[in-house]
Amino acid sequence: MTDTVFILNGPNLNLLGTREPEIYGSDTLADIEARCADRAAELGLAIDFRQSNHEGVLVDWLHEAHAMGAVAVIVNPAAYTHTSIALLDAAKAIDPPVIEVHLSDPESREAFRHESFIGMAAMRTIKGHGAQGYLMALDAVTQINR
Ligand code: CA2
Repeated sequence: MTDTVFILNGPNLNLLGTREPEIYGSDTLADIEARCADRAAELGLAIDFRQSNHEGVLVDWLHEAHAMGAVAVIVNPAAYTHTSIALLDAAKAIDPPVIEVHLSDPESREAFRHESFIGMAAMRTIKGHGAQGYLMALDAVTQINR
């Protein structure tokens, strides 16, 4: 069966492409999903691409990725990056490696964006490459020994 990568997106990313293009680019989340689907097909991977504005739903999806035997989770937790110990604990509790992605580089922005909790459990963090960062994360999945 084709290896599946969960790609999870946090709060407000459903509105991507509507404002602040100088920070986040002009792609919508649907555009990013389509680009991920194309790259995954090239790499022989399947993707399960989701977005939620709710912390607990994202925790549940990390658990689901584990239960479903996903080969990896790519996650942009958006603002929960900087607040959520629940997402950190979930990332530590599951087998699939977690790759953290950010469109912008939070460390070059306001001080409150400098800390990433989930980053403490991520095997890799890709930031500041816009939508391309999601494709870089998919490429990184193929480097994982499994
Ligand atoms: O750079 C990233 O990918 C972030 O995860 C995006 C989050 C921000 O809180 C993180 O510090 C860095 C914000 C997502 C907001 O999404 C948008 C909604 C509407 C228009 C533009 C972006």
